This record gives sequence, C-alpha cells and structure tokens, in this order.
Amino acid sequence: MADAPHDLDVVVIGAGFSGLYMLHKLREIGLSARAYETGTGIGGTWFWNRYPGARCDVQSIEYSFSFSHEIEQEWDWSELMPSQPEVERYLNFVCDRLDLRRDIQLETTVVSAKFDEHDSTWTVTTSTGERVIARFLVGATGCLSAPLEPNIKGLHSFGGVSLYTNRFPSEGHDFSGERVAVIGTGSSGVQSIPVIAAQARSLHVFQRSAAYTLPSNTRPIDAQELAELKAAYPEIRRAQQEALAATARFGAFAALREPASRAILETPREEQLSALDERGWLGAFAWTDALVNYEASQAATALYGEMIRRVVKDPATAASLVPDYPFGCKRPCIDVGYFETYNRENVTLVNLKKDPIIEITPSGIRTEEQEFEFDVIVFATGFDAMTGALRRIDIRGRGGQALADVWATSPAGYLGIQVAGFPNFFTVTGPGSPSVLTNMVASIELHVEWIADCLAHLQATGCRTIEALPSAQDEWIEHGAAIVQGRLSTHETCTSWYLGANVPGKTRVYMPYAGGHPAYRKKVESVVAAGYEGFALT
Ligand code: NA7
Repeated sequence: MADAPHDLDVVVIGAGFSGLYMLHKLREIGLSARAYETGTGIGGTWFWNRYPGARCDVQSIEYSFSFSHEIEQEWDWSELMPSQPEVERYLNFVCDRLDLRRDIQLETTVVSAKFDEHDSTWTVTTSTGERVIARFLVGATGCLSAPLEPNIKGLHSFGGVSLYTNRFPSEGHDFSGERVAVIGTGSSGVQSIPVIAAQARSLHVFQRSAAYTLPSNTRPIDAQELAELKAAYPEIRRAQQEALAATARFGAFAALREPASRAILETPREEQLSALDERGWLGAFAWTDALVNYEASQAATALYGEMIRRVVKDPATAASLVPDYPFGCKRPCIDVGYFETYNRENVTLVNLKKDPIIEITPSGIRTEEQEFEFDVIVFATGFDAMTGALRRIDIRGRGGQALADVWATSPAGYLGIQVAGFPNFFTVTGPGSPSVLTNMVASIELHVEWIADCLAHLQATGCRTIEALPSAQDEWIEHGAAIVQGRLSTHETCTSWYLGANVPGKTRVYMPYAGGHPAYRKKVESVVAAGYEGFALT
C-alpha cells in the first residue's frame, strides 16, 4: 500500500541528548525528520538547569555518546564530574559536528499530536501555529523536564525576584548583597545552596525533606589522565553494558559497589563509627542490610547523622539535616561543600517539618511561627518526572484517546518504548525503562538505536504501523512492579518523584524499570530477535 501524503517521516519532540541522537540516526537510515524544541538553544535538561553549581552525578567520560569514536576522541572533558556549562558545550559541539541544526526548530513547542487511523499518520501542531503530518512521532522529552510549581499559597504575589532552578536565566543572577531564600533541598537545592551562600548577604534554606548527599569529589582532569581515559574507552563502554546502572566508574557512589561484608544490625556502635573513619560518608551505607531492610536503613541513617554532626556545628541544625526516610528512596545528591555551608554566619536552615510555610507574601515568606523578608526566592522544587512532559502535550492515539488520560491512572508503557493504543509513537526512556536509574546517555543510546532499527525494519518489510499489544504491556508492568515490591524505594515513608509522590494527585507507581541495564538490554534485544514480540506490525 502506498504511504498516505505526509510532510515528514518523523517528528521528534525535544533536542536534548535523545532528540539530537534520534535525528542523527534517522538521517542515517534515510528518513526525513525535524526536531521541535521549546528552548532558545539545544541541550534539553542541560539547557534549562543552568542554576549555579549544577553538575552531573555521572563521570564526564561516561556521560557522553559512545556511538562515535571520532566524537569520543575529539571532545576534551576538563573535570571528573561535569558541570552544566560543560555538558551544554559538549552537546552543542555534537550538534554542530553532526550538522544537526538544520533539522531543529527552536522556540517551538509541540502542543498537540493526533493519530489518524485511516492514514496511519500523526498530525502535529506547534505553538507557532505550524501543522505537520508525519508517519512517526518520537517523544524525546526527557525524564526531568516538566517544571513543578510548588503548591504554596500566594506563590505569585511575591514582589521580589522569583527564580526557578529548572529554568534559570541564561544571563545568570548575581546574588551579591541580597537576602535570599531557597525552597527545596533536592539535587538542585543542594548544589546551588553553597554557591548562593557564598554570594548572598543572607540565605535562608526552607527544607521539607532533608537530603542524602555525598561529596562529588570532582576535580580537574589533566591532559595525561584524559589521554589514558580516551584510550580506555572500549573497555569503559563494555563495562557500562554489564553494569546495573550502566556506569563503569560509578561517579560519586563508587565505594557502594564494593561488596559489604557485615550487617549494620550485627555491628557494635563503636565499629560502626570506625567505618565512618575509614570510608567517610559512604561508610554509613556500606553494609549488607542497610539498603534492603528498613530497620537496618534507620541504623545507617543514624550513622549518616553522625557524619553530619561531625561537620555542622549547630546541634539543632545538624539534627534537622538528617533525613527521615531510607537511603535509596529518593535519588541521592552529590555536592561540593553542602553541609559546611550551614556553618556560615549568613546561612539559616528553616525546618518545614517543624515550622511549615503558610504562604508567600509580597515581601517574603510566612511560616507558622515566623515571617521573613527576601529580595529573591529561588524555587528548587523539582519536576513532574518521567510522564509530565508528554502529559502536557495533547497526544491522542486510537479512538481519540488522550495519553494524559491513560497516564492519569498509571504510567503505562511496554518496555518504556511504546504505549498501547498509540501506534507509531515512541518514547525515549519512557516509564517502564531503566532511564533515571542508569547513566541516562547509555539508556538513551539503547532506545534511539532500537527505534531506528525498528523503523528501518518497517521500511524493509513494507509495514506501516507498529504498536504495543495491551497484553504484553500489562505483563511488562507486572514484571516491573514485582521487582520493586518490598524494596525500600517503595517503602511507605518514601515520597520520591520516582513514585510520582511529589506531584499532588499523581498515581503512586514506581515508574522506572528497576531490573538493571543488562537485563533490560537483553530483553529489548530478545523482543526484536523474536520478531518484535509483544508488538503488532501491520
Ligand atoms: P527534587 O529532587 O524533586 O527536589 C525538590 C525539592 O523541593 C525537594 O526537597 C522537595 O521536598 C521540595 N519541595 C517541593 N515542593 C515543595 C513545597 N511546596 N514546599 C517546600 N518544599 C518543596 O528536584 P531537583 O530539581 O532538586 O532534582 C531533580 C533531579 O535532578 C534529581 O533527582 C537528580 O536526578 C537531578 P520533598 O522532598 O518533596 O519533601
């Protein structure tokens, strides 16, 4: 059957790591494509999250594309853990090196995409009023890209400057001489607080949940080390494929990989403390039971609290900084001098569990017990993760069914690559894939290559549509749920974005696939080997 009239083979939504590589692969297989990107520049997550101190928690040498030996060798990383500006520069380098810009339309948001069952095409409309017909649609929208405005009374009444870490101004902000508030102590808060504190006249940190954070141990990479790392790329990439989190060198959490030999619950207090002397912050968690058993996790958290007390001089502040949920529930942060910042005279911690925010006022923030005046409020309040970006687009599949409605009850997906009822629509690192539990770049490469191979297969076999079968999707979701059942990451005390628990009204489901990168990769490969098992090709 001849193809219905269309403008493009593929519309790609987003021009971050996923969208850039998708465009490149589509060109390689001879398909026409365009990527639409809301930002004024490319880079996705690494374009928007330009707050002071932003840094990746995967080592630079691994947080990079592996598909091109030339790009690996031509790009020079300057630091062990890359900062936001360096990752953004890297992505711009890749974009130019592969001549991708001519197929990227910036400052254009996809607002709707509707599947036409008769023609098997997608009609995509954008914020600029464009209407494009494409055979395939790829959501390369990232996992942490839909900013979450906090649900605080009076949010927009503040008369000073409101800044959001997840869309920080490109010209930056000079906090010198200002009275600053930071709300939120996830990764963005933890990384920006030390930098802001060093500039501001005063800084008040409004903390709802205390963070688990570990020193990033970042440092410059010199020319000799870089040459050695580049020479080791083949082994590093091989090791990534065999590692649960798709990281060979594991960044800041390396010590957690070494097998622990003792249970914290069977270790006398004095010996627990010696573990801190020997292994530093990671000594709190390097036990056989600390990451699996709730009681043991509480003992590990107490030990982590001991480390905090060793750094933070004020006992009340130190106590407030100890988390009240298990390590491994939320994504741990990496920092440069976070706890030390609380010893500065100009920094005050406000513990919202004891003194909650009542409202934001024209001049500052009012809590139950206090009233503060600020020049600037920095919101480091997170994202509607994993499903948020696509839920905000009016995507309609078979029978006019809205993706937002399907995902209102559960973040359904088969392998995190497709959603049943939405033919010819692919999600890069969608819910049900390892994504955020791994080195994102490795997960993105796996998906982009899978999708490109699939499209080439459809071309070669004359098929017009591919869609996930509901039965295969259900089985996959059940399998994913069984893996995390009883784990601390789904413990009742856990309110992570992995579970959607940070978004009011969002269904509590653990969204990423926790079976690890190697098992997942084998699964998606075996699906292809079995003739796209679990998908209908017509
Ligand atoms: P996170 O990790 O979701 O952190 C958001 C923070 O904001 C967290 O401490 C929240 O507390 C806090 N928050 C959210 N809403 C409020 C309100 N209404 N009042 C007070 N505090 C609030 O987002 P990040 O941007 O820091 O990091 C996202 C990911 O990027 C990170 O995991 C890394 O993978 C990179 P809560 O914990 O909900 O009590």
